[in-house]
Amino acid sequence: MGRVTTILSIQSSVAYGHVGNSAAVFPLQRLGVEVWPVHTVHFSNHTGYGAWRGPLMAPEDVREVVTGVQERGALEEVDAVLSGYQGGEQIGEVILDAVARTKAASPRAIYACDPVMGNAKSGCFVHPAIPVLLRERVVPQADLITPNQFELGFLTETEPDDLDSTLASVEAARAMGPSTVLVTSVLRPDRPEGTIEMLAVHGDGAWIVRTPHLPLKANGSGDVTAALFTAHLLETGDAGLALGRTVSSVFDLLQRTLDSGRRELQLVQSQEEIARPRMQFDVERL
Ligand code: PXL
Repeated sequence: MGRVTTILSIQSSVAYGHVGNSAAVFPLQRLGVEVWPVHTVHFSNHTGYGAWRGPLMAPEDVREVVTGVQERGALEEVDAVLSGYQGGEQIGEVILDAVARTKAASPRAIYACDPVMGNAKSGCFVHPAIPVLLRERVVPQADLITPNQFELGFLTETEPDDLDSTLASVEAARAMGPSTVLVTSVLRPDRPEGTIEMLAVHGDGAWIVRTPHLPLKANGSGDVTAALFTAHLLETGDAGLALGRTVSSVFDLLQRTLDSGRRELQLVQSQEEIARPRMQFDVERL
């Protein structure tokens, strides 16, 4: 067998339910990706419940875990560092240090950053220092970012709205560093009612795909989206194909979660749709 795509994933872990690494690791493994989770928190459940227990990892402890992986000589095998929600400012610095060490050991490695800040409905839900840290320090080091339309606006100090202004904001984001941008939750004013879109820009190409907008707000769906797009892009090098596969799997996951009447992502139950995306939506090249 050839080398297996390998991802160092620095994210939250929860015992109950699926966000952060607890949302990303299983889908990546089901795709045949080797994934090494480094946990930044170990909570009982996601914070959307309003109550949770368990520790935030001390930044030095997160750094230690990365150092241990490095001491095994393993960073050389990494194709991507993936990060999501950053609990505190110091975790951001630890992630940047892990990215620098990984790139030194594995020059092909990319840094895939999901710049989690909030969304159009809830506004910003992270510590106020985080968006500024992401904009000024973290995103400039990233190769791939996966903001929603709201986060894209904050990062670029623009107000993406229709397709043209969203594409202009993506170019502003690419001018900051990342060569690839996946914009989730694109809600342009002229969309057909009850739909939502996702947009990917990579190299000199841009692709968009539209799906029904399901009446569901599932914590962790952005984490699954970022993980799947990163893996499919690494595997194929084709952002249009990666977008089609990601949207196919995430839509089926959300539909199954909605149908279940449960609050947590039905990730295990959706593993077939993750391993073999149905490709039920047409991806349009812009
Ligand atoms: O999905 C991002 C996320 C990450 N980590 C923790 C969370 C959430 C979302 O709820 O609670 C701890």
